[in-house]
Amino acid sequence: MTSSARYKSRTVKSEDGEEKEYVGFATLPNQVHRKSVKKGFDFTLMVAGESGLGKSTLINSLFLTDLYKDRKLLNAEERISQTVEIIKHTVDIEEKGVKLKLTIVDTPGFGDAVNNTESWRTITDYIEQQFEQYFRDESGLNRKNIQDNRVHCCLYFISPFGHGLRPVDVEFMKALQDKVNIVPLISKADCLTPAEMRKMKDRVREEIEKFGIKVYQFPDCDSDEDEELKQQDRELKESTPFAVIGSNTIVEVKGQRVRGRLYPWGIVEVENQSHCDFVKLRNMLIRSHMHDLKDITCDAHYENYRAQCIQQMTSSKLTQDNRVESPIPILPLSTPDVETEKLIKMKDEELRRMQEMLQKMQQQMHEQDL
Ligand SMILES: Nc1nc2c(ncn2[C@@H]2O[C@H](COP(=O)(O)OP(=O)(O)OP(=O)(O)O)[C@@H](O)[C@H]2O)c(=O)[nH]1
Ligand SMILES: [Mg+2]
Repeated sequence: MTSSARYKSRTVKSEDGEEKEYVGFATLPNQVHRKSVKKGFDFTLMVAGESGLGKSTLINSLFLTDLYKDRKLLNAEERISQTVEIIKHTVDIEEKGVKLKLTIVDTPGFGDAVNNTESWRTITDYIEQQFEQYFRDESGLNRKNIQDNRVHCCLYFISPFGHGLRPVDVEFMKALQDKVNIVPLISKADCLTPAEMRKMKDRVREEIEKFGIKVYQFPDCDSDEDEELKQQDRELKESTPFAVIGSNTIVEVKGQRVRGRLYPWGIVEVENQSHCDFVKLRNMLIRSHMHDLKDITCDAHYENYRAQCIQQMTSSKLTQDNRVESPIPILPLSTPDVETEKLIKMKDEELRRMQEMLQKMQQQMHEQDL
């Protein structure tokens, strides 16, 4: 199922010097070459984890757009219902002339089944299908206009109610870790006090380490970066796993309309940094690390898949005489060796172009500094 919406950044007050609310991706041009700005950016984000942890609600909050508005349900609170199949949403966002095509893949949460293998198999299959499609396109004739649907990041939701990771979380993340960048989140942060949240975060960090789970590592800041950036970088790393709150309702706080959750004892604000790490997460995804997430998807996860494919194609060719079938569908290619060489050449060429681009960008930045 696919839904599509067009969204322009929401303005809190009018143009003349007054406040505006932005998602923040307008800073993206600083991350990559200007040519890409013209073309626009694309990014695919997936959510996964136990059922009822607020995955659909959070993605709804993340990009200030109501992904479920087409469903024509009466009450805003009731709009988000249980996700029972993988749902792909595409949202075109435009901010200060910068276009972002955002794809969000919402997945059904797993329940209390004795064997949860099937729940993550559909998710890992989905990720692999996107790799497979990209691999086919890359080897085909229309290489320049490939639609990149690879999943660049998976937000993995951890329950705030337990005592750290559940065995199923460990298994699930392990099944995903070599296919996608995992960003673990502690959901429903409003259910824990600050002290409980600190304990929970420490515990989850320890367990990720103990079980050898590979989650997305924020790259280190360059040593010559300014102190403010280094500080932001440190704060970002210290905040993981991000504690998040989602809401699909707007409430009024001191005359301002904000996304929040209204309780008899008060209001929890999604974008209030002392209430949760929602803003940090959004900034990380959109402002600072989108490009890195895409790079790692391409250079590590996809390369991994591609290497396996090529290896299997080669071995299936060798064993064809013995009529052994390859577990990966054989692509309509010529002889594997020739094709492998062709792909390697293409990658080398791509690398060369990227290095050139990088040099140009560095030169431009240097000129701007002068
Ligand atoms: N307290 C609290 N409740 C939340 C939060 N986010 C969502 N909820 C509520 O939790 C319930 C489930 O939210 P969903 O967004 O449907 O959860 P989900 O993870 O998508 O669930 P599945 O689709 O079954 O996997 C709803 O009643 C939400 O209103 C949060 O941050 N805090
Ligand atoms: Mg859902």
